[in-house]
Amino acid sequence: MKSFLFILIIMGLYFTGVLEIDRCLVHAEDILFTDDFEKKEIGLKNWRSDMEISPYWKIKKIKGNRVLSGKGHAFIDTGDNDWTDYILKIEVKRRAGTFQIGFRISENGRYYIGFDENKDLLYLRKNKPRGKNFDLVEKDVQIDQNQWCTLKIAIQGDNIKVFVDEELKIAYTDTDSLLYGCISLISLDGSKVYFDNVRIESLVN
Ligand SMILES: [Ca+2]
Repeated sequence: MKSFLFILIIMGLYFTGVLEIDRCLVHAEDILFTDDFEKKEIGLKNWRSDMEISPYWKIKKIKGNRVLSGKGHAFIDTGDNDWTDYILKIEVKRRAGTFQIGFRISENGRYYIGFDENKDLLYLRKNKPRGKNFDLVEKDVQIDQNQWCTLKIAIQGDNIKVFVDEELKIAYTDTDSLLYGCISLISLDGSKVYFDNVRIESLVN
């Protein structure tokens, strides 16, 4: 009876998608991009923005560790349209205000997650067509100020999963999905946010 229950629980987790990410991780192959901001000579050359970078984005050395610091309403991108199914892992620390992280950004639109620090909500939104924003999911999540947290976004086909400190917080299937594109780090108005250890791995089906 006990083993029957165990099998039922495992099957339940599998079909609700909780275990699906493990299948993704097993299949993770190429590393598309990494940046720990430690290479002084590279600086922010792997990043770009439609706006001026230097007033808003700086590499700061804190206790011997270099991090990317975003200040005010600003965004910075990396990657391209070859990026389809991938896992984005990043460490984030809110010094003030809050942040968003965009993914599968292309001429067609973008997805982005963000943290609402007033309501303690993690949200997933879609901008498609460009300029029109749609709420897809909201989830109660605590992301403390002045503490590092690890965010992981896994996108495979039309499925999106978001983990905070390795805990699955959002699982969403988009029937009208954006299929490819780069990533973006965003600091919002009046905010100061640190980012570190960006790692992007491609996924295969
Ligand atoms: Ca670093």
